[in-house]
Amino acid sequence: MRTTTSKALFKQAQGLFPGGVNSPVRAFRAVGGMPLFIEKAKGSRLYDVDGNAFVDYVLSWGPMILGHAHPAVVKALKRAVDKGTSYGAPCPLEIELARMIKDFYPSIEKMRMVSSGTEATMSAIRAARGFTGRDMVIKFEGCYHGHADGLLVKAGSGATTFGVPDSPGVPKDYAKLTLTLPFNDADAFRAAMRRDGKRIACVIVEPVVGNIGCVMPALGFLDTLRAETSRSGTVLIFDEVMTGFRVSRGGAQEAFGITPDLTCLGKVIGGGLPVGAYGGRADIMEMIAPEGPVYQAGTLSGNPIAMTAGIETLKVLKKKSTYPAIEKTMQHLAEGLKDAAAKAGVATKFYRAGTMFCTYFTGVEVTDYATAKTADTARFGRFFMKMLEQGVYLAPSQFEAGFVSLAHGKADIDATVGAAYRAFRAVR
Ligand code: KE4
Repeated sequence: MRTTTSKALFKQAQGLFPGGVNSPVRAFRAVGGMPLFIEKAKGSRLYDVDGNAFVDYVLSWGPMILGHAHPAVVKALKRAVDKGTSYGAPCPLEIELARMIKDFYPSIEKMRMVSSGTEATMSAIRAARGFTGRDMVIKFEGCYHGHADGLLVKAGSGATTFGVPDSPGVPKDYAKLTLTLPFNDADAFRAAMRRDGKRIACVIVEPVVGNIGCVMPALGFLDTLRAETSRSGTVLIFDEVMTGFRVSRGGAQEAFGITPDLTCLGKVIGGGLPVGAYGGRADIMEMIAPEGPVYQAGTLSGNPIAMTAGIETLKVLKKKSTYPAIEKTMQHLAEGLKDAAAKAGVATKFYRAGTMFCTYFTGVEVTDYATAKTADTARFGRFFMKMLEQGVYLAPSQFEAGFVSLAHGKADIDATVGAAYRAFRAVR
């Protein structure tokens, strides 16, 4: 595989950006490689600056559910650009997208558009704190909710220790307000809530944990979150930035039949442009300025270009034929990857939730952060490189979900499964 141009560009980028990238996961460090610079993307394919083509299962970390440069999205964007790119004033497109989101997510009575998933989660937490008048937050080990200060926290040694920051730059006193618990441990959660519930403003969770691969909630775990938070007047926040429109059309909340108080969305609702949203119960959202006292704002929030990409994407997702088609592709890939690993004699665990998936290089069932960590990351790194060399672009980390899109066809999947068999054999 030729990488001369990518290498030269990466050298320049390293002088300009920390680590040569504008978001750490892009740097390929977890797989011991160097990022490829992308020239263009179309359908299921990425094309790099050295002329290599890849079947893409990263899909910009989830948003490109229709595939890259979907004709309807591109056409609408071209038209929208002619009308100006940002007004800093309300526009009708915000209403259109918000109505569509409400149709998919009936738990969202009122919402606020923002420009990223990080903004959505940090703003939802502020709303919850303002609403309850409490400061503490519960999150779960391995869940990522963007890079806001109080969320860059993992558990200490004990299951219920108060948080220590994961990153320098996050004040210890601030991190102390975040209590971290193991995902899927209903007993630990119940105990924490019975002890501290009245001090907890909100519980935030990735209902299927995509930021340690693809970890399913155990039967009843999400119900326990709902029951205990209701009991103590704590706001339950589903971070569906990744799971939204992925686990099902209506996200994990539809798939598992749980109604959260607030929901955070991002990725798919922007169709590849910078959009996030948070929303839910009207009484909580009415705390947000200018209706209420909790301040949250954004220069580019709800801008017409981003709204257009979101609207066109959701229009396609609304069609009856769309989800069955993506699901079928996903199933075909899931069966193929599982078979390929088994035939090659490599112990793996495969999980899928709707159109997100992960193959773990472990023989242990993955149910939380600790079991995810049993995966052999060095072996994953070698597998990743073998796939890349064969034209398959996976997320450059064992602990990221993969995604399929409407644009992935049978030929893509067959080629991917063939490549996976050879890659599994090579890393046996
Ligand atoms: P952004 O601020 O990156 O738009 O969204 C933050 C976020 C919030 N919640 C969940 C569940 C998320 O998965 C994310 C972002 N996901 C990562 C990848 N796992 C984005 C990729 C990146 O950081 O570059």
